[in-house]
Amino acid sequence: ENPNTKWFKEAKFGMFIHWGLYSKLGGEWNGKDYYGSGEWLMYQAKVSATDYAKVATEFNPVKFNADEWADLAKDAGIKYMVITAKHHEGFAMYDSKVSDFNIVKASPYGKDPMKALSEATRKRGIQFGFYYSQFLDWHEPNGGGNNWDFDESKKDYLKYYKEKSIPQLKELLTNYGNLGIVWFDMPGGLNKKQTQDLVDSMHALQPKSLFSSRVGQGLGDYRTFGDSEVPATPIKGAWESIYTHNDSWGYITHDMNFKSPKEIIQLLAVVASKGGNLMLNVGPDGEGNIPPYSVKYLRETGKWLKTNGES
Ligand code: JFZ
Repeated sequence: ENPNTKWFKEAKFGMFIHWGLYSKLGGEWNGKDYYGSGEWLMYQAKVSATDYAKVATEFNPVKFNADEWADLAKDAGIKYMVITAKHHEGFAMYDSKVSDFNIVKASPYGKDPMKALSEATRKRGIQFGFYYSQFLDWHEPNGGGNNWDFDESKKDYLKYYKEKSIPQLKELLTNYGNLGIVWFDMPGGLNKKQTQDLVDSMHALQPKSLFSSRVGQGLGDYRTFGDSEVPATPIKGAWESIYTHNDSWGYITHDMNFKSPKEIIQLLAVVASKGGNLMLNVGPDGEGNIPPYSVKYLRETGKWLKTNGES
């Protein structure tokens, strides 16, 4: 048993945050509404990388307040937070020297929200971690997934790993203090040996950090169950189930299907009874506001947990 999983196995409740350029688009492109997985809008609408990059020039989340987000997590009884440092769209939500397609260089906001959030959570005793899309990158000619701009057969995935993915991961594992979790997603383009090398080089930077199973090739430190999935029988070892608060990971203006506090508490109970954590996702909008129903229902969940025996 990996001793680094101790805190994780006791955590029970985590907060997932999907936040990127898609949050500003809110599920709409060229006057057409899309539903579900708003962070896949670029793919759904087959937006060219050039057009999509223009969204960054208007991305200005001036309402973002790291202390408010961390206070909400604390009040909700959350023990760890994982936020998208870069999703499949390829936009880095932090200060990256590796690629200019980032919130400091390419958007009027010009600041690094991840720095503030990593500090605000740690100050409150909440474990902090990054989601990073290591293979899919629709902005890059050699990244996985974008076959509407770039010919998949001409791609050099290893070049993309070498020039963007791995250097950016190194930035994230070097510049933001101790990370409880690195949440890799959707593996591809690497064989087992190459994945092992990636894992080893990252663990060298942060030996205690837990890597999600979606790093691929069975080399993660804990298991994440497919979206909205709870194992049927109790499971040993460290694992989590991920759910999103409404029907999308990334913000969608017209998605109001939020789970009530009662539903959240029931989910927490079911997952905990099988020995796992629930990591519940919220999708802040392009201004940096967490949707009001998420704020309200998470606070009510925390209140219930406090009066009903949760530490
Ligand atoms: C991935 C992403 O594509 C998605 O946008 C979101 O970030 C989600 C949390 O993760 O989607 C997946 C990945 C793996 C499974 C399902 C959805 N799976 O293994 O069932």
